[in-house]
Amino acid sequence: MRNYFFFFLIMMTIKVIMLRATLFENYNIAMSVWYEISIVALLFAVVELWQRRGKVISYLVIDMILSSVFLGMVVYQRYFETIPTYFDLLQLNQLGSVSDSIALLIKPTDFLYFADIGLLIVVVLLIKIKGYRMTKGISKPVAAFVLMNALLISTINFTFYSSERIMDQTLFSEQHGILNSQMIKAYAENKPTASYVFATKDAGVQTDEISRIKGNIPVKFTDHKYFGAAKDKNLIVIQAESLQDFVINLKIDGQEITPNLNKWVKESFYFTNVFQQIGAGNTSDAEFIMNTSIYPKGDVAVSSLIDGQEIPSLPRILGEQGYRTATFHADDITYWNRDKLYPALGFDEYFAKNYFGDEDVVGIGPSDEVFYQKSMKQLKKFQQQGQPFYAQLVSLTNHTPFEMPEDKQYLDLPAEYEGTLIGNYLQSVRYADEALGQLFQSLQDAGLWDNSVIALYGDHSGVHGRLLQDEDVKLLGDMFGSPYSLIDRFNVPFIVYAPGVSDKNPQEIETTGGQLDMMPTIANLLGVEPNYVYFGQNLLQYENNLLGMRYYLGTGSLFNNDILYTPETSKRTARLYNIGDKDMVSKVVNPEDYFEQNVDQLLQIYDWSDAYLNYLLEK
Ligand code: GP9
Ligand code: MN
Repeated sequence: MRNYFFFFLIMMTIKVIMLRATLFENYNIAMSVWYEISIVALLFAVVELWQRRGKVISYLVIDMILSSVFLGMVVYQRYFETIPTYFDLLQLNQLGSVSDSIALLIKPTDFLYFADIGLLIVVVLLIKIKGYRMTKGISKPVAAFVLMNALLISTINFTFYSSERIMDQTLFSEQHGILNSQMIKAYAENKPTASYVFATKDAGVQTDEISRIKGNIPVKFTDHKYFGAAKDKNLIVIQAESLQDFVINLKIDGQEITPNLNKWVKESFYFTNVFQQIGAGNTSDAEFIMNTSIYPKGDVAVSSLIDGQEIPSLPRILGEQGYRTATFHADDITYWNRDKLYPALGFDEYFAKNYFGDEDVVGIGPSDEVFYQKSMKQLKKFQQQGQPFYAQLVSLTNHTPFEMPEDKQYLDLPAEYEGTLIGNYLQSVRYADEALGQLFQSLQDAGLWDNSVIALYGDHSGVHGRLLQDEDVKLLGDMFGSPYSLIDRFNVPFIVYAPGVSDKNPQEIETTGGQLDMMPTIANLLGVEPNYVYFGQNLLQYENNLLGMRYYLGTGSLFNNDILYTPETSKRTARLYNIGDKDMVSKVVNPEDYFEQNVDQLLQIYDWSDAYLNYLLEK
């Protein structure tokens, strides 16, 4: 320790052990040294051999950068329940709007990652006051020996695993090194493997093939049961922030949580088994998926990769049919890179924070009531101009941590809900529903109700993560009569109202679906066939489905007609859930064996979707 090389190396070793213990809830000193310290030692040895002066500064800089990355990883994992990639960490500045929720997750012990600064100050004071001496460094031969070994180990680690597919970033990091897996990730992203043949082939042929893989016999899009049933109607799509399906028709002490939606589903097509499929891009990924029916990347927000490209989409195909297209969201337009995303998706115009202002702010932005009122002003203008329109409204108030001001709390909840996440969530959803009720009324008053298809879906779950305490889990368990499961968590409502169609024959449809399926379902009703390959399917036509979710579940997790299957991850063995009763299935001994074929089929679909998206992004 009388030498800075060892001082920093030992500090970094302690931190790496701490990090692995936190991220993986176990630690292994040998793995920490083999996988992580080999890379740190490599960097330090380079400093030792090639730098003459100011080595301490270089050690300190490397130490601080890595410590900040470690802290970032720990906090990120608490919020998103997965280890971030280097790319996610670079985007942490994007977290502006949700930083309140994130700040709640930082613990005082996290600052231990910077405790060595204190120790360093003590050393410096000892040098200044007591004349304590540090040696200049390690000898050149020792440094060269460290360098050779560290380089050898890091190279072995990288080359052995660089061709493996990263199915679960956390599990992969645990097994093959946190820093190593970041390098493998970067390598996999950048190596030119994707074949674009798929993307450039005839779109219809490809879409049929995807349909077949899912177990369907493809039917011509124009021959689907409801094709064009709502032709030339306006389209209003509401993306409801953090709205889960379980609140629909739920009552607490006789009070409905979503009275307006409950009324509305009775005149709509209500898809009860639809699941979120977003990745790291959360809200913005949901916007991307619904408008394109292309899989998001998973560990990277698709919007962050967009800069000037033209993505085939619902706004584009409707635009070609003479629709005017616009999207509305009350947050800052630069959040999630939406100023680039919206033009890439082909929206004619967008309305964001500078349009909605900061009246009646709740949480991140103006309340949903203000949002819908101001959006309505534009919809009425569109209506007056006589051109059919597609408007997407992305709500905001029902966002974590779901704390509603007193005057917006409409529920009288039992005492045990007081101050809990689930209590706050129910109040907040009840408010979101109230605002939706007002929007529905305004649409009726304006005469838009009868000539617009209106669809609504949740972008992702709200009841999850570290804010979810044992008491919440208990309340949810009591509410459902069974434990809160992954099915309960990822199930979002998807409701489609088509005047003259769904109101004549309202249905609750149990077919398994995902956010990918929304675009083809809606486009089919409107009688507009997408002219590009897409990865979802019309839920009013096809009954068999095979859908994936990456990032929030390990790659290889899938939904089919009956189950949600999640392969082994760093924390859990493979799991199975029954979509029908939403509960975990415990009887199957080796679920991997049952779903191997489905996993392979899904990986094939991912490969095609990723190749297509890469092709679009590079154009
Ligand atoms: C931010 C808002 C919320 O603009 O849409 O985003 P989220 O945190 O849910 O991704
Ligand atoms: Mn969201």
